[in-house]
Amino acid sequence: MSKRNQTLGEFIIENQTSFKYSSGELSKLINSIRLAAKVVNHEVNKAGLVDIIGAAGDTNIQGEDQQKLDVYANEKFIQTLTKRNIVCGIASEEEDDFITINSQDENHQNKYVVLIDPLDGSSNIDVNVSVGTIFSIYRRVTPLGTPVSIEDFLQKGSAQVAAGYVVYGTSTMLVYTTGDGVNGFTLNPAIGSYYLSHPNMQFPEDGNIYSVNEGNYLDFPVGIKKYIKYCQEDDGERPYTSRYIGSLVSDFHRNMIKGGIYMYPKSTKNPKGKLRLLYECNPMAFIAEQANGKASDGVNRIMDIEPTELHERVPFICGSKNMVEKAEEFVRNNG
Ligand code: AHM
Ligand code: MG
Repeated sequence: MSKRNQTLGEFIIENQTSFKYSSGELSKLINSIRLAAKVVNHEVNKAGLVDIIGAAGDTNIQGEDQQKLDVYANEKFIQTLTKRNIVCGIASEEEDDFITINSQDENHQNKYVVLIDPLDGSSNIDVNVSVGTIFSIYRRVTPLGTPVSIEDFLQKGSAQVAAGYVVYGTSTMLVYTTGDGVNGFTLNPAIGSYYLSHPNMQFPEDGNIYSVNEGNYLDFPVGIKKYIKYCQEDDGERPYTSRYIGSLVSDFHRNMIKGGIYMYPKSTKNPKGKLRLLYECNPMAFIAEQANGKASDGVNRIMDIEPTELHERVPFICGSKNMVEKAEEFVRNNG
């Protein structure tokens, strides 16, 4: 049984056998994500010093080029995941195409692919607002020992074996699921260890927070406009409160704890929505469902969507079950 204050390392070992494909490799994979997240966290926390130590594009005192943090995070996660013999391929929001690992080694048995958004919401860094990392893990579908191919990445969200996020906020937290509930771990920066702080996280079935970029209101479909008006109506339970950080991981994290709905609908400007199915929506949908929440594109369950390309975008509505179902009702009735 998981205990509060258990370290993430202890938790991974203790829960390894409850994972249906248990072979220890997935545990090693989560471990490497935990490690890379610590390194990225360190760098994100220094972001405010950028004017003092040099901005992206400058050369630092050691003669190294300063990098943009999203580029840095991308490199750190890829390096860390590549070094261990677990992953056969990586797709990243920061890369045009997927990366094949160990393609020269015919004996490699690496069976997992990782899809990652290394630093989501990075436009918030300059203003000291929380950002996040999102990851999604699948078993490859092509034969072991061969180079990965696009089918290994274009799997439905329902095939995910694990997914999680790191939120670099007032404290840094790693939240993940392997399909057996959702657990959250808070980093103690003094010691460098993550501790189980939020065991068995659950979305409240109802909530009173709605999160959407209302600057796009005029471009939204009628169903979404009407749902937003519904959120604002006074009926005793409503109006709901509007909270929008513009950083998916942080908005999702708050809504999971307090109860709420996050929406990035399609609009005339973004006819397919903005968020990426593989790097953002599927992993958040897996976490939401494991936490008793719901995720939809307005009509279909996100994790049932058959992906057709790596960087595909979808409308995204996610959060407390009853709130998402209400929004879907408005979309169904009004388009
Ligand atoms: P990014 O992957 O380019 O960082 O974009 C994703 C982010 C989400 O974190 C956030 O919810 C959304 O974009 C905000 O978009 P907008 O500024 O259009 O409201
Ligand atoms: Mg992103």
